[in-house]
Amino acid sequence: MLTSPNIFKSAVLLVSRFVWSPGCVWCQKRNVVVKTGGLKQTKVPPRYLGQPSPFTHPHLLKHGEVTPGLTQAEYELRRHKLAALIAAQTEKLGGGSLRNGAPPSHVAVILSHPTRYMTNDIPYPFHQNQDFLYLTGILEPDSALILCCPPRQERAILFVPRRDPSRELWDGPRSGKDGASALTGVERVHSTEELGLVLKTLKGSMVWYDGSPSSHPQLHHTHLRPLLEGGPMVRPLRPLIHSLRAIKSPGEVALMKEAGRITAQAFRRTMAMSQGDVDEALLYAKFDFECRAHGANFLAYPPVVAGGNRANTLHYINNNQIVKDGEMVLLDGGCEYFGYVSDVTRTWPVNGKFSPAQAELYNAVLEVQLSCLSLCSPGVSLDHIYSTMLALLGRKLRELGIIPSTASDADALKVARRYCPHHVGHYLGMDVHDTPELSRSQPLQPGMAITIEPGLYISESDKDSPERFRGLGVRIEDDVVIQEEGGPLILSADTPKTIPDIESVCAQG
Ligand SMILES: [Mn+2]
Repeated sequence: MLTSPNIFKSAVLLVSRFVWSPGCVWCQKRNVVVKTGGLKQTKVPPRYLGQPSPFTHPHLLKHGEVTPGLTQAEYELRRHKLAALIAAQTEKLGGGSLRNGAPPSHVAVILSHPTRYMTNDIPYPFHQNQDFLYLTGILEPDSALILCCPPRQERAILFVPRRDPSRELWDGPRSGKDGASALTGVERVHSTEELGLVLKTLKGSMVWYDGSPSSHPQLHHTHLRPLLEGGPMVRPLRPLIHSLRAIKSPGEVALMKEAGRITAQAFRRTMAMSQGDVDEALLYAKFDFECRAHGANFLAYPPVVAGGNRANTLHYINNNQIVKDGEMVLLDGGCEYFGYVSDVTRTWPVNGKFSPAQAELYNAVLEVQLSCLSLCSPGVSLDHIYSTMLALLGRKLRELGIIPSTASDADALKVARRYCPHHVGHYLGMDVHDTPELSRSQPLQPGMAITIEPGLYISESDKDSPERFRGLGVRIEDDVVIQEEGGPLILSADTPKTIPDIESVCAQG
């Protein structure tokens, strides 16, 4: 198997009631039993954890990875960078020395999400607070991280739910302190109920914490409030974490590439099975199935599967109408692949053949989308690409005869805003609308991931546009990583986009 003494040096496990059965051949072979103070202890990898691990899911995680594709070293580097940002920020703000003149120590506190309930005792599938996940890799609810920062020695303290056989009978295994330590490499791990006690010992520190809203109201109430009532200076942490999350590492880009690849395949197969008339629910189910069947954990958000005029409702997620022969469907969908998401949109005729009016509108949006993609390079901002998109759409609206050819550029821009009421894109990563703390006016940097998604939406009730376009809505969206050289990396590039490509994939059904 894949055990190294290094990795398990902190995984000291009491031989206990339920984790290791004496009958396990593997354990009998590998357990190294040492006696300390009359207690039998073993250094062994945990057999069960509250999340996939290299010990339990070798088909998903390599040795040394905390979550698939991301190593202990990468998570440690993230915490180190956060501590460095806190130190830099403190310096910028003038240090903030304590009354006795001593430089204060700094602690960052990040809480996980709680389990959320659909009704009564039926939980929603658990989704972790991405800021907490980014710094720990821990996928269990009711957990926390304290990061002690310089001038005190930088050090991470993890808190995870304690093992509880009566709860684990219902919810499945928990990692416990030893499991979390073996998985993450963090040496100091406590049970979550000790969070308040440990925080008490850190009184007098400057606290970096996002309390409103708190990602875990109950932990906030029980453990943070007593500390915060003492009146320490509290500074927001989220902007710092988001500035780190904005730049993707090669490991993160690889995960996003896989999310993009799975999504592209799902689009191809969904296009291939579409026909007129078809239920939006069927296309939704097909897309969902293809994503999960090819390795995605789940869809990243409720997809928009909007036939005909419903494409003009930007967040249409009812997905329960019949798309008629001759109509187009707009599918805005993406999946999550081990913490990283895709967000792709295509619009195609369900019968596999664009009508002349559909093709005209589609190609107008496509040309604008390609121009916007070509702008995706370091130094350019999303807001700049947005204003370019509006100018280009304005020009297209004139060409299509939706606005008079004599209209001024300023008027065309105003009308473009009406026919495309959303921005050209957003940051992408662990979240669909990733790192919202980051302004879209800031210059893009290598490693940033964004979407490019221009659209034109012409409602059937729009009396200002030529009749042949009414009831058509087109959006084309790709996922892009900004690169230093060689132009943007398009993560969703395998998704059919030109009219000949789409028609040929549809014909495969
Ligand atoms: Mn999007």
